[in-house]
Amino acid sequence: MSKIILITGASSGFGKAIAEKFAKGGWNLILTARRKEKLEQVASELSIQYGIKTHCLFFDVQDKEAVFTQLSHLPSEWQAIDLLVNNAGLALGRDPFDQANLDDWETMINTNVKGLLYTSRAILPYLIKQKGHIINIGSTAGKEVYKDGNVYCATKHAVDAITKAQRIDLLPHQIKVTSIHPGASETEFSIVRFKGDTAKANAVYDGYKALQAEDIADVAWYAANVPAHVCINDVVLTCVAQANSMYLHRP
Ligand code: NDP
Ligand code: 8X3
Repeated sequence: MSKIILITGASSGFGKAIAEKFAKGGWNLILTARRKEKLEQVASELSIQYGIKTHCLFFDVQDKEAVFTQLSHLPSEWQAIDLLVNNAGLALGRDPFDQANLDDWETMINTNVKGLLYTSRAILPYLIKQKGHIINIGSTAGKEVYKDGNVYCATKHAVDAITKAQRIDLLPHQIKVTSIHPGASETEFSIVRFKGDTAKANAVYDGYKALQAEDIADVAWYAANVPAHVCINDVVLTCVAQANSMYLHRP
């Protein structure tokens, strides 16, 4: 029987690449995001190309009621979830602490932290039955704080802490919990961060080859396919031009 993966934020970037990697591997997909048209396009392309089943859900992970309503009552054929990937997230702005926009702070906290918490709790009854696996997408920003990264870095440090807490508290249920912490990766991330300013967004990736979404999908695939007794706890990956959040070499 095919396995089932649920990916939040599957309409672009890492989520979309992870969807493709697992579809190629024969998994059925539950895909979530806010942008209906984009998500439906991802789902229909993958189901045609790889002959797998897809189930799309459209909601904002910040909306607690929507998360629990949509995820707590899945159709019976979609309840045996083997893997949850908490990927939906964003950065908004890159400004000093005394100048950053308070609404941006709240959106990042509500999405990256609360959204991940709500989604995990809503899916947990299914994961417990299935002895499933959670992969949380953190960041190098969750390992070191960088200048003007303040609240984005704080949310990703929270993802790191929540991952560790989940691994401890879910031990009696034998649920694997993994975090993947990528460095700079070329997706829609910087366009969102700089609110549509493509020149600023493109400058982030100028002069070096950043990670690609497929690199993160490869790591997720590896972590999901190790033997049953093995849990990959924590993976940090960067492109070769980057050592950590602070050190980037542009030749
Ligand atoms: P993208 O902007 O390409 O993708 C973000 C995804 O998250 C989209 O599918 C978006 O879908 C979804 N999303 C955002 N906010 C919400 C929300 N409130 N409710 C539901 N879905 C939401 O960026 P990435 O693929 O790069 O980012 C994915 C994750 O990886 C994020 O958590 C990010 O912080 C993290 N990350 C990114 C890095 C990078 O350099 N790119 C490096 C390290 C970590 P939609 O808009 O349709 O709702
Ligand atoms: C995204 C990577 O360095 O822009 O999490 O924070 S970085």
